[in-house]
Amino acid sequence: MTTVRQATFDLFRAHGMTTIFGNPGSTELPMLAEFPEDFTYVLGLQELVVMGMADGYAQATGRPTHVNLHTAPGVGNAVGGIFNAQANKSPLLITAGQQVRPQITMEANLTNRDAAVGPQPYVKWSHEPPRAQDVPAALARAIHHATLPPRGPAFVSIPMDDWTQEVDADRTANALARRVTGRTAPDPRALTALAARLSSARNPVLVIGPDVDASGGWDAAVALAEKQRLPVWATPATGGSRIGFPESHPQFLGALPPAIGPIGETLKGHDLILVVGSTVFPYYPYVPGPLLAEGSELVAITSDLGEAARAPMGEAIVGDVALALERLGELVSESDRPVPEPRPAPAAPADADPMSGSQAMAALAQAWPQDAIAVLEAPSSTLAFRNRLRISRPGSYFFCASGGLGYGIAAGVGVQLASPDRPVVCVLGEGSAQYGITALWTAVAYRIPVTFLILRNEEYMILKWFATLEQVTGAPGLDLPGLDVAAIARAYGMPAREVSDPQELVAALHEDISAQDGPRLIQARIASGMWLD
Ligand SMILES: Cc1ncc(C[n+]2csc(CCOP(=O)(O)OP(=O)(O)O)c2C)c(N)n1
Repeated sequence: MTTVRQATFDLFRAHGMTTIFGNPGSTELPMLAEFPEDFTYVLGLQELVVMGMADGYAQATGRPTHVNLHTAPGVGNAVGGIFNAQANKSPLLITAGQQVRPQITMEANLTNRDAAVGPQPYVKWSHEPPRAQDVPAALARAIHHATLPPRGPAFVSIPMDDWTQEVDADRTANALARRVTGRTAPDPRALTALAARLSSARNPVLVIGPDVDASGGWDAAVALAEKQRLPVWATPATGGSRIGFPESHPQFLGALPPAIGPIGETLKGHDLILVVGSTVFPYYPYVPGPLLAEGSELVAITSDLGEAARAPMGEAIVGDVALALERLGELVSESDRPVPEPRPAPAAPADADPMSGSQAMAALAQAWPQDAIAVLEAPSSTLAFRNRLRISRPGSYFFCASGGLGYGIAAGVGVQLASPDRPVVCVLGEGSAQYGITALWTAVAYRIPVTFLILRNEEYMILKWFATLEQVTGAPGLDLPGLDVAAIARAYGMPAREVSDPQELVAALHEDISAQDGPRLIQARIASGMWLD
């Protein structure tokens, strides 16, 4: 006889999902019994962190990834991470344990009441199978939902007495054998018309979003920009979970500002704005203004029907972003427009004591290995990072598109697990670091050699900046005195040091990034300020 548990692990094998991220409870133990040797269980100490690790791992591998949570309280703790995963378009299969079926109706302790409702509205599909025999097929369906565009989390609640039940052989064999591909080319006629518009536009511009990286469209984007001599912007940094165009390319002008008025203003003068692989646009905060300047038209290409439908202006073409870029590149003519002026390299930052965020990012740029991957969660230094690092290789940058904190440390761990041959550097504000701090333990326990760089300014700087923008004075809770992340890291068993000047920081980064025996943490004291370049 084949049990639900055996069939489930066979299903996971068939989809290459042999690394499971979880935090177990009594309701999950029946799933974990006789844990197969070809699987790895990565323990996170709190569910937000489990979500972040799986999110980073799923994005860096490009494969669906299983997250196992503890019934209602575990799902509750994970909701912020589920919100993050849908914004990041991370293909996650989330499962949670549930009371035994005979005790659900009476709502015995630990019953996940209305289990499928809990993670709504942030999952693509949410389900508790009506019979134990349906569990493998429900998990298969959730994997397909998670991986079809737009990728994102799907949820299945599984009563703890289901695992030892016998499956329905025919249904299960069919569910395990199914493969679903969702990569669809856009309407060829729409692309032909767009190519003609692009070729004849007077002053077109290209805006690159995170799905260009996720879909493997990096080279096609460069080829199109070069053939058409397009100036290129990245979607606003606050909503750009990945970088999809080499930021050191002479045609790359930077990340767009994040609000309505400033975006309209920045793109003014362009008669055709082509946005690829991005929400139009991840606006925040609210700075009113025209959505588009007079004389500008906008066309977005996205694999996400929701993004296409909800954009407040312009046209949209739905289809795989990489396929669209490749085809457009073939269809457009070679342009003889003037090549856009390259933006200047950032000037050396002014000396400050303690160092500024810009100095810290310049030090990081100096120590940066070509093949390194960045995970960024350092709000007041985000723009300085983008300006000074100029990431120029695919799959090299991960940022939480939702704005929800608690992603950085955990995602750094997941990305490094997925990419053992590349160094991962995780840059965090000391405030942001606290939301996912327990992931430091996982990095130590599993000897995952991430380098954590903590920028310590003793405050929630970005919120002070927002307070000025929102004309709020006298708000409490914006200072963080005495928060020593290096001491916390040591308590988790991680070697950690403090640096106070840029030369020391460069030396520490060189040493820690090349260390392969486990994670390291560097805490850099930085001055108060918003570091824009
Ligand atoms: C889950 C969650 N809670 C609260 C916030 C609000 N928030 C945004 S930025 C921020 C402060 C970040 O502080 P820190 O990491 O020290 O960075 P700094 O602004 O000083 O660069 C907070 C609390 C959030 N984005 N997400």
